[in-house]
Parts: sequence; C-alpha cells; structure tokens
Amino acid sequence: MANTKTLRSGGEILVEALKIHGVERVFCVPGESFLAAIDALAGADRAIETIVTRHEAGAANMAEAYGKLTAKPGICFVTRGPGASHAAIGVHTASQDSTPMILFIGQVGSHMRQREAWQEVDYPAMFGGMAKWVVEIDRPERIPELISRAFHVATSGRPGPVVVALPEDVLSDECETGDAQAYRRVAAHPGAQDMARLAAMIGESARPLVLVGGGGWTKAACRDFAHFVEAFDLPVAAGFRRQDILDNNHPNYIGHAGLGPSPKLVARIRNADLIIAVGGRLGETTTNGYTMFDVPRPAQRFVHVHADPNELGRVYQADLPINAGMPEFAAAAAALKPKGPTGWRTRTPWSDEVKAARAAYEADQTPGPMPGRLDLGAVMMHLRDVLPKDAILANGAGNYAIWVHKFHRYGGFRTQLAPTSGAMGYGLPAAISAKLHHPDREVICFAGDGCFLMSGQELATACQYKAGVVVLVVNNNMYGSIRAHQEREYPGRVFATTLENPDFPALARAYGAFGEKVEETAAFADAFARARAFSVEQKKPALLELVIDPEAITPSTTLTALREAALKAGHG
Ligand SMILES: Cc1ncc(C[n+]2csc(CCOP(=O)(O)OP(=O)(O)O)c2C)c(N)n1
Ligand SMILES: [Mg+2]
Repeated sequence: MANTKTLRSGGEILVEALKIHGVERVFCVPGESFLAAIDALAGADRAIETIVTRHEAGAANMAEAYGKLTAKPGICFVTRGPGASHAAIGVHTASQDSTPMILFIGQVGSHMRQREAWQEVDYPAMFGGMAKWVVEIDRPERIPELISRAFHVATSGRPGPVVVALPEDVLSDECETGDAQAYRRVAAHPGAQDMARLAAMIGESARPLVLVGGGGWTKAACRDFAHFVEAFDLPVAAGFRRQDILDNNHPNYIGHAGLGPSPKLVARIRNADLIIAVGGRLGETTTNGYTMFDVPRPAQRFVHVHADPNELGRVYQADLPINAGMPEFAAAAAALKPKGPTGWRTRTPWSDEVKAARAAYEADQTPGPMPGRLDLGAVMMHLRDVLPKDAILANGAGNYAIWVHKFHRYGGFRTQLAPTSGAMGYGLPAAISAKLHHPDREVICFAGDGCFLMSGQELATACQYKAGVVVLVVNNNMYGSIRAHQEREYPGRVFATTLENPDFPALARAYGAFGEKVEETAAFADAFARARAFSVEQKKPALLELVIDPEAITPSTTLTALREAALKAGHG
C-alpha cells in the first residue's frame, strides 16, 4: 500500500479507492446515512459521474446493467433499511445473471449497532443467500483493504454481487491510511489437456452442439468464441437471455433455448451426441425445466465449461468438466486446430446439419398472423430492418418479451440487456444505463404495461441525464404472462391480472419525454421514426404505447385457445 500521511475521512478514502479500481459512474439515491461519501464524490473533482435516480431499484438495476455492459462491477449507493430493501432486486438479478456489482449501503453509526436503531438492518443476514459476499466495514483504516476485496470477489470466478455496509461514523471519521492498487480479476485457465480432450471429443462426434450462456463474457471473449465455432463449424444455441454472445446473423447461430423454446431446437439439442455447454449453469429456463438433459447423467457426451468449480457436477455429470473464465476458455478454444490436413473450415461431417438448423431458426423467425390491429410480429420485423446491428435492446419480464427474443437478431456482445432472473421493471433502468455508457448507440427498451409501471419514474432520470432511449410499452391492459398461466391452470377464472392503465403518452410527456400511441401496424413505422428523431435531437426519452389485442398472448397462440385447451384437458 502506498503511504499517504494526510488525514482523510472514510468517505474520501472510499471514493479514492473507487477511482483506483476504475469506477467511472455510480448510481444512487442519497441518504443521510452516507453523506460523507456523497460529499467525497463531489469533492473528488467529480471524476466519478454520479447518477441520481428516483427509486433504489432503478439505481441497482442501472448498476447491474453497467456490470453486464462492461464486465466491471456496477456501483450503487443506497441508504439503510428502506433503500437497501428497494435495491435488493438489483442484487438478486446480479446474482442470477452472474453480473459483477457492488452495492454500498449506509449503515447506522457503530455506537448504536445491534439496538435496531432507526432503519438498522443486519445486512449479512438480509443478503447472505443472494450476494457473493456481504461485509460491514468497522474502521476507516480498513476501507482500502475491504474495497479491494469487494472488487476481487465481484469479478473473480463466477461474477456476482457484493454488498458493503458503511456505518455513518466509519465514513465521517478521519484517519491516515495508504491506498491499495487497482484490483486484478482472478480467473481459472483451462488446462492444455482439457482443451486437447475437447478437440478430440469433437472429432469423435457426429452431431455436436454448443449451448452458450452464463456471465463473465467480454467483447474479446465473444470474438474468440466465434473463431472457435467457425473453425469447427459448430452449431451454437444460446441459453435464456444469453442471445448476444454470438451475433445472431452468424451462420452457426441456430436460436435460443429459453422460456417456450422452439420444439425443433429442443429436439436438435436432445438429439446431439455431444453437448458443449459453455459458460452457463444450464438452469431451469435454459433446459425447459430440467427436461432437456437427464439429471445427473445426460444421455449425450457432455462438456461443461464454467467459471465456478462448484457449478461443475452440481446438477450434471460432465465427461469433461472445464473450470475456466470465459475470456480464458475462449482464447484457448480459438487456438484449437480442427482435425485433418486442411482443417474443417469448409466442411465437417455435420456441416449439413448446421445449415439445416440455421434454416430452421430463420424459418421460425417469420411471424404468423395475430389477432388485433397492431401486430407485434410485424413491429419486430420493421425494427430488424431499420435498427443498426449494434442497437441495444433491453427488457424486463412479461409475455411481450417473447416477441423480442424470438424475432430480433441480436448483433453480438451486449446488444441484449434482459434479466435471466425474470425481474419486471428491469428494461427502462437498464436501457438508461446503456445509453449513458454508449451515447452514440441506439437503445430501445421494451416493457409491458405492467413492467413499465414498476420503473416508469426513471423517465425523469433519463430526461435529467439526457439519455435518449426509445421506450416501447406493449399495452394489453393486463399482467398477460400471469393471465396466460391462469388460463392454463384455472381456465376462465380471471383474477388479479387485469389492469387499468394511465394514459402512457401523456405520462411520458409530463416527464418531458415524447409520447405517442400506436394502434395499428401501418402507423408504427412513422411513429417509430418520430420517436427516434426526438430521442436523438432532444437527447430525451421517447415513448410509444403499442396497443395490442389481449387475445394475442404469444406469437403462436391466443388466450381463448389456451383456455379451451385447458378446459379440454380437464383443468380448473
Ligand atoms: C418483479 C416481478 N414481480 C412479479 C413477477 C411475476 N410476473 C412475471 S410476468 C408478469 C406480468 C407482466 O405483465 P406485463 O409487463 O404487462 O407484460 P405482459 O405479460 O402483459 O406482456 C408478472 C406479474 C416478476 N416476474 N417480477
Ligand atoms: Mg401487459
């Protein structure tokens, strides 16, 4: 540690540590519990941009999205009990999505700890099952050490959230202490033998298939991964909401396994004789509820690459488990040479199968007709035509997202911000975070009417910080996803899923954003052009309300069809 002999407050030591670890932006809702840290953020030449949001869930989701976009910890500051409770959703998403993130929480003064002082919470108990590490700093002298550890824990192995509680006096007390150095991400590297075995197993297979997912990806890792799959001509399916690891226009990309996966793709995955699972945990949403592979011993030969050794063998027994970070694995995989004197660059025994799988993916991306005047499938086709390849699409949870995931072709690394945790309200804060980080890229947020109203107040944040995102609110006047489940399980018994909504365009305009309602397919293109132009010229958000028929519950079925099928099957 460098020795400095100046007296500094805990807040100043903390903010200096953030600068040293490369923090460029923090998201917060202020609280009196961490005033000294706020003051230090102001004092440090404003070197760290501070984004003030309107709800701690917004701040935490923005920080999580920053972690996804950069592979560096997203930083969020909130106040004690109430602030920490609101921010918990970001910690949960960072945990499920394997995103590096650090949540700083102001804590009551140390002299009154354990009394249930005002808004006092035991953070290790509250976040223990969700965060990778929870710590309360007890002395300002230890800030450099513990903050360094927080960055290491958040980024090493399987990335994830860390929670740091900061008692008021630890931030305001002064001391002399040295600073740490910038953190270095710690990652496992695949062994040469593992990689040779992987190449041999591919050579021995007739129908290999790669299932890619998980966290910890970087742009370089995605590029290396693409080289690997090209060299071996491997078909690549993506896990749930991990559709931006390989460019969806790549001839080897064959679709995503997620909620409601394409039956043809599921059949292909089941029928493969070698599964190379790279990065993901193979959780419930990617494996069609753990039905895709036999537990614990899959029928296929199985390679599982994961950053956390504890994930290997947790559910599935792999023939070849490889513990490695994604950049480390991808770099080693890109260096592998396919078998044969000329390599397999032009043709492998499974080349025809790759082409067939790609053709099936493309065919599945042609939307059929849907009830109502505004066709969401047609909207997605228009967006595919007009959006640049590097456009970022963000969303939360709801059936509207099925259209986005099914019909959009994500253009590669971090063109998708979507919570694998299935958290509603994620899309808008994630989109704002993306626009702040990439002001020159187009950022589109998709939200349902339910989803949007869980974080719509962040339109104010977008206006304040000139984040010109375009928000498409898909309005079916219901919590449609739950209504669909209801019709399946309790046909005709509609309860607690119907919504009466505000005038969304008027609400947007009240914030200073653009707002328009679109009620038919033919009107979408021009409305979208106006929204885009406004967002660019004014550097403010633009919202379009897309009014869709509640019957149009998924791209392939209607509410009535769901209900009738359930009644026929004797449900309810
Ligand atoms: C924070 C949160 N609360 C509740 C849920 C359960 N849930 C999943 S989808 C959904 C309804 C989404 O409604 P909407 O945004 O209008 O989209 P739609 O399904 O109607 O297209 C609900 C309540 C959730 N996933 N996340
Ligand atoms: Mg809805």
